[in-house]
Amino acid sequence: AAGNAPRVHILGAACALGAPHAGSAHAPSALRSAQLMRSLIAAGVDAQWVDTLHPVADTNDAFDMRTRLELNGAFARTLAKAVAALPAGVLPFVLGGDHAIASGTWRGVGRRLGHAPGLIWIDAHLDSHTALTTHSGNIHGMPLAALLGEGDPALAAIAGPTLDPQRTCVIGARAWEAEEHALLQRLGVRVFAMDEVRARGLAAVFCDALDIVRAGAPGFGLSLDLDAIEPSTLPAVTCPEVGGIDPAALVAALRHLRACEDFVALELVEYRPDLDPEGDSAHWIAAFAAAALGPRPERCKSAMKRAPSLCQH
Ligand code: HAR
Ligand code: MN
Ligand code: MN
Ligand code: MN
Repeated sequence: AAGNAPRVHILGAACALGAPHAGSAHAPSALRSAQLMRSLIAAGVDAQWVDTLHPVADTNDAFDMRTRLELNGAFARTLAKAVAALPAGVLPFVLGGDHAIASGTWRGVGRRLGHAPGLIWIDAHLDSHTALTTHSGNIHGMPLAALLGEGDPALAAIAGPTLDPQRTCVIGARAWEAEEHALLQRLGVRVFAMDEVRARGLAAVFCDALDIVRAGAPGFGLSLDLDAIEPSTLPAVTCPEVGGIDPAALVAALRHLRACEDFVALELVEYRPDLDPEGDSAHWIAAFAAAALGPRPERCKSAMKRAPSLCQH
């Protein structure tokens, strides 16, 4: 691998206890045996699969809200601990699982940094309900609120820093309920909804997002919910929503991360291999990971040290 490529440590999070379907629990094993590893190696990424974590239960069907909160919280605590325990200097790549796992991932990343990471949350949804506002009862509709310190302590009080709303933003949202939108507005989280992405282009929005999450403190990450992508090209997700992000434009945007020395962690969630018999969605997932994690372009490095965001060059 190229000397300037980050060392990537992959953690599988084989948990779908936050979702209405168990399919995403099989994403880590499916992706490990599909194009993902090949594509990372071909891109010159120094990647190592460290472990795959499993929850204590297989599906959430039979559980009431209290039990769901406790089971998802227990998995998130285990994941946070595993992320925090990775060696210094490696870049954690957490592969879900449904998006509820994020309530653990980013606490663990914060423990590594010693403070809250900036966070770009790419998603068709806002994932900012609490147990008191949810319409569906699904925990994967709550992790961003929990990371911001809102909602039931089972999810919101996991060890590690709470996100700073001023250094958090959402890209690609197009399906939400009023209560979760109101929460993000009250906290001051910037939401680049899909209408704005369409009007301005993903590249412009992504550059604004980088400026938000990189301000004030070093270290930011990206949580990529695959349902953000247009489902006619990436259909294998639990909750598809029409009118999403063009996957080729996302690959181009993710390449910006390579020039960011303060990009510290990647998370990818909500893939359902049972809906992907031909591997078309897996192909795009491999492209996203390679784009985000490939070696840094040498010529951009010095420019990055001067500029707060590579989008200004
Ligand atoms: N807002 C809806 C709910 O709370 C949909 C949440 C869907 N979440 C995910 N992850 N698929 O983004 O149920
Ligand atoms: Mn999500
Ligand atoms: Mn989503
Ligand atoms: Mn640029």
